[in-house]
Amino acid sequence: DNTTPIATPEHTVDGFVREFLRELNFGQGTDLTRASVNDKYLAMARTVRHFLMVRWLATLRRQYQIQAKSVAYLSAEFLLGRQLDNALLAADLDEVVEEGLASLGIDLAELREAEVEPGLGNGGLGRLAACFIDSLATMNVPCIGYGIRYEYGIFRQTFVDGWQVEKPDNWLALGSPWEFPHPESAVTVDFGGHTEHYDDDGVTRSRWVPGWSVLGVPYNYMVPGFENGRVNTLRLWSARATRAFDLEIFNAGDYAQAVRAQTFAENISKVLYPEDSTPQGKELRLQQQYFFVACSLRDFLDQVLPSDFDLHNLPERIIFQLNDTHPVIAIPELMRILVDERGWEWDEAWAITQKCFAYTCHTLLPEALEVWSVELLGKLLPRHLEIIYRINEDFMAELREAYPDDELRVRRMSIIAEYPERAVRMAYLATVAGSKVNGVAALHSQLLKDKVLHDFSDHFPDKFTNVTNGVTPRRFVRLANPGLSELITSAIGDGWVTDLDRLKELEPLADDAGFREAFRQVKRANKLRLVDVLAERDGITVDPDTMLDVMVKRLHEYKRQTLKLLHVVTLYDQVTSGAVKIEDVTPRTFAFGAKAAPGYRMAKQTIGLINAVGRTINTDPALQGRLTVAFPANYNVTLAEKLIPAADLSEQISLAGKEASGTGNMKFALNGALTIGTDDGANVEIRELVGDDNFFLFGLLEPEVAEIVDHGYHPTSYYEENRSLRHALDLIASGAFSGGDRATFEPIVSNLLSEDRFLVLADYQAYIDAQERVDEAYADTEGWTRSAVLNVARSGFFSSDRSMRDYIDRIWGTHPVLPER
Ligand code: DL6
Repeated sequence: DNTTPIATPEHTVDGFVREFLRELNFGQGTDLTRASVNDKYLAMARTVRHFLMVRWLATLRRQYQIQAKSVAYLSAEFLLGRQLDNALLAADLDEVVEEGLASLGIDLAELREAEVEPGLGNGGLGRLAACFIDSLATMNVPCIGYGIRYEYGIFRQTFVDGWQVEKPDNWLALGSPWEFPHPESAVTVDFGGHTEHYDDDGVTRSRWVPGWSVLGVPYNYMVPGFENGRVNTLRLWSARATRAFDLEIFNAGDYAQAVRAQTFAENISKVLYPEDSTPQGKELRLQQQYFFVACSLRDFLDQVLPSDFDLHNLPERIIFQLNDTHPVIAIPELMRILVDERGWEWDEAWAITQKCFAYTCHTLLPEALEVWSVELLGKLLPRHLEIIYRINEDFMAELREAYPDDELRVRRMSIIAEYPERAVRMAYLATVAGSKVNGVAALHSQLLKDKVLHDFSDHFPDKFTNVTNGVTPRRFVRLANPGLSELITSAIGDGWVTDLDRLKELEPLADDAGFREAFRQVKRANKLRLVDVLAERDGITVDPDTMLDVMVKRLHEYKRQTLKLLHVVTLYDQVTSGAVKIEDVTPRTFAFGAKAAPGYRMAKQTIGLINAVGRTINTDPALQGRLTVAFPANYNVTLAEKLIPAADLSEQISLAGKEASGTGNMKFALNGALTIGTDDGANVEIRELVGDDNFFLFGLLEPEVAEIVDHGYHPTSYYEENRSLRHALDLIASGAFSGGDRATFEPIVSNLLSEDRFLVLADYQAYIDAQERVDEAYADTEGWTRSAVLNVARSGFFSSDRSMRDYIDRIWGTHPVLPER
């Protein structure tokens, strides 16, 4: 077949070694005697790519031939994690590579550590995107992921005196062997300027006269399916200056200005905004959003589709899934292309556009719903603003007809907000234009319908649906937890890796003492592995014989790391005051991992407080090492893969009605941790599935929260009425953790006592009581293990493969395409 001029290297140790040495010599320009660890890592990574290349090219060729309907997953974030192990697994190469390297005296484990993970996301939303593209590749569904190749990903967190200090994440510095740049396929993206309206044979038409442009250079990444011969593509865009741009200035003789122009253009993909949950209305952010969707639409329409494709058939060929509101500007962009560039009638373009987009909402926090001021949008994308106005005009007319006597409602639903400034509500635009709108867990989707987007769900009842999030079992069980994977496979075979429901077959083994013992051994081995990682990485000492109680997630008030901290402080207070004997305390290690948005003051204070409490507790001889706080800096995917499999207890304690879903919660349950959690997000479904007896539920329910808030919440009354809460807060306020300085953590205490927006004090006692139930349950080793096994056995639902099936059935209508035989 001359369209595939290459052959996959021989899938043997010798085959690998030959190819690896060739890469080391010809690719890295070095040899074994002189190669650095980085040389070897890069050569190995490129060698592994060779083993996937034939599959990738075959996937692309087949897709071009049959033009099956595809998913274009538009996401400003893809939090991929390290690539090497995933590629080895997909290509079934791990043993070959390990053996091959060993034959050359190279330790695979050492090369693994040379990989810097691409942190191109903030947290759950970006990681979800990475899980989804993994599942689609594994399920043979045609998909292309589109996003931004940030030169700097999420900052590297360091602690200085316990306070977070951000350092740039220069992930590309030592080479990036997993990407394929294609500068020759760069596309032009315009910004600014003005619009013109002109007469075209009696029809008034519009055009955009842009003020400036940049180039988008695509970088392709392989997204290999698990041992199925398919490799999908992730295409991330990097911004460059256009030649015209700098030539013009260069010819004018201003060299310095030409270089500045380059910097200006490249700034667009320079850095990931480190905010999650509270978008900043920054111009550069809007530039990023438009940049990547404009590149992606151009790419899809002009490069991916055949040149003679009739765009009237677009909905049969593509669905653009909008991962939150970040890519929503793609909607007016497609309208602009169809109406202005292709000369379609408005209604014709609108009918097609509506069928090509679907929108996933990932939040319940009103402040997280993106809006763009009309002023900024008009300056940067004047034609898009006109198009949005027109969409809104038509929508308002439709509403006025539907609700002739309810002008208030019509205004409430306007895509354009009037207060506090004129601004475009991106979630409303996505809801009006999208064919479907989904939330990410059952409760979240219900609350979207009942509250956040209630007017819309009432008006478009068929648009709203739920798809509960999921996580990829390849990365988060098979790779992260090899011990558990082997145990599962020895019990039920290996089919579970692509059919996670099969974990159900483990249920009877929860009652098998031998299996439980083996399960505990796996957990212990995972703890020992973590002990080594934390010692090496952070100089933190952890006792593997303590309960590992873990809270890892972004630092945000609604997630309530302070509630966890109040529990820790309460235990400390009880022991140091003599109220409880240290021998009666369950030995626990409280592990935290959390980054705070650099501008989020209260979150950064909380980080300081966790570290301060940790310092005090970890050095207090009265606690005899029975209580330990471990807060490794720079929590990321790589650390998650070590922490989660070792955990006993998973902390999922957001205020009910605030966490859209959570996905960490799923990873913990699948790895045999028990959850202590509120009735929030996907916790609800986890508890339903694993059973009440195997989940520590506590706290206010969402309707109770709503009622308390409606009637006026008074945190001080909880403080006054609850002695141990008072003691804990007083202890923090007294400066006990800040060298006697009362001012250091005063903002946290006073915020809890005056506002406490997320009802930490209201849930405190319920949480402490639930933690006592945890201690009791943990004391019964066999009972605890039984619950842990049942958590694994009953969590198969949380595979992202299942999420993908739900998207396909409820939203996309795409079909798998099996590889050519
Ligand atoms: O859906 C993925 C993930 C959820 O699991 C989290 O519950 C949710 O907080 C997160 N959402 C965001 C919000 N960003 N915005 N807007 O990151 O999505």
